[in-house]
Amino acid sequence: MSPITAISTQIHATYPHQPTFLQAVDEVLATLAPALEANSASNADYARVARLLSPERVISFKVIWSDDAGTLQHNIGYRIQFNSALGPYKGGLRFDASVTEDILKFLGFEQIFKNALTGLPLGGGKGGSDFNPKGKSENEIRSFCRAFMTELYRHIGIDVDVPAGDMGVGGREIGYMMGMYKQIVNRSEGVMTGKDPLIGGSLGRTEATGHGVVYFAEAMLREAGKNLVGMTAVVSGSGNVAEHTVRMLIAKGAVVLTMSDRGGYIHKPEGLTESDVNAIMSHKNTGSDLATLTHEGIEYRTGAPWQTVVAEAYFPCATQNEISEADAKVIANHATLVVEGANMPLCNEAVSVLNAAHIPHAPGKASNAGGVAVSGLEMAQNAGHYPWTRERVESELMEIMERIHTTCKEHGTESWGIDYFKGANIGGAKRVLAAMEKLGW
Ligand code: NDP
Ligand code: 2IT
Repeated sequence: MSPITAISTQIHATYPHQPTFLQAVDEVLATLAPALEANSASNADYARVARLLSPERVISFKVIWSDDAGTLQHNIGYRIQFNSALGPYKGGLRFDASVTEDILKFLGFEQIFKNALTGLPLGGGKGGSDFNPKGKSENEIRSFCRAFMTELYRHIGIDVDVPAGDMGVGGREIGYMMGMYKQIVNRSEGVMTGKDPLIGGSLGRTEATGHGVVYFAEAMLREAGKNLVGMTAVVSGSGNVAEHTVRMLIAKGAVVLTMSDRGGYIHKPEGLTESDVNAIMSHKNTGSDLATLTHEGIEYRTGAPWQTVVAEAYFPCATQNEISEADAKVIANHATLVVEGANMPLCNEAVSVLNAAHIPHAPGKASNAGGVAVSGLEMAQNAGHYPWTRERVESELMEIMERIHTTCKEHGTESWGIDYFKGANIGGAKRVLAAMEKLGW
């Protein structure tokens, strides 16, 4: 049995109840194995890879909060402090009914590689709760956020662990959690990122993930002498990442055909305009579903999924495992490019299909790293007590996305083109494993 097969067998035997985490681990080990063999890795190197799969700390706690009827409710809160070799644990908080330890371990594991790729001094972590924000009042959201922080505050700190947003957690929730943190510790410090600029946030953080996705897509297309002008694009999701991916795609001249939510998707064959996106987002910001949007030229579909819409570029920006093997086989017939805005929206079989078809496809840990990168810049601004201009933030973001592309190319170049999954895994792992070695881990 090869050392990587032994590591894989062991982790599968230990966590059979965490299939999403195992999926993320399998994807990484599949690309690391040949690289380790080619470099005649030692037993100590393999042991370090095995150690990388183990979170440094898994914290879970009970969150008790009061609903609008005055009834006490409770949820589970988590923080997975996965790896701190490169810096403080860094990663978002997800509030969604689907949150489990399995989901947060997969997200925390991916975050280690993503944060390493940014080149910034950031470790990897993730957290959240199975609290479902859908249909909750403003008061209930605030009550939950404050209760969540009364438990989380003791585990975080500017040089310990710096959470941010993710699904179900945006600027409003970050603000409420920061407010509680400040009240508890009596210190004005940037312990979370994604804050409103008025309370210490970085300009450009809200847009950063989506903008970074598009900058990365441009770098990928440049390899083939192409660009986004006139290119048809399918985008999934209608949250933070999807919105700013779509806005930047439109600004770059792409023809964006779709956006989606949990119920279905909207379709506009001539391409969404900026004013369409304004209407879509104001509708969503009232808590409404896309199904009830009435806007000229936009059709809502529930029958065939968005994955069947024909386009040249695909930007899955909603959630994990959105693109199955069967979807990928159809997409492979016409796609030029697949760029993950969400974390792990392609299942591992879909990745293999696109690899075999030699279609450039980027993993979220590379292409959606712009969000956490600007979070890192927000930490720098907070530490320096000095806010940067939007232009400075955006230009550093562009530089970081270019650097990540270069790293992927350096480690992922194959005879047929760039294997971005391989390049991102090896580029990210190299940095983290070297840091662990220096720390005596
Ligand atoms: P939001 O909560 O703002 O939006 C999530 C979107 O995904 C919504 O449109 C939501 O639908 C849709 N969605 C969620 N679950 C499902 C599901 N099971 N089936 C279909 N659609 C679903 O989250 P973000 O935009 O912040 O995050 C989206 C993805 O990007 C996640 O994978 C996240 O981890 C990742 N990401 C986020 C970053 C950030 O900075 N926010 C940074 C890097 C990655 P509905 O509108 O119906 O709720
Ligand atoms: O998945 C992610 O990279 C995020 N949700 C952003 C994390 C961060 O710390 O900004």
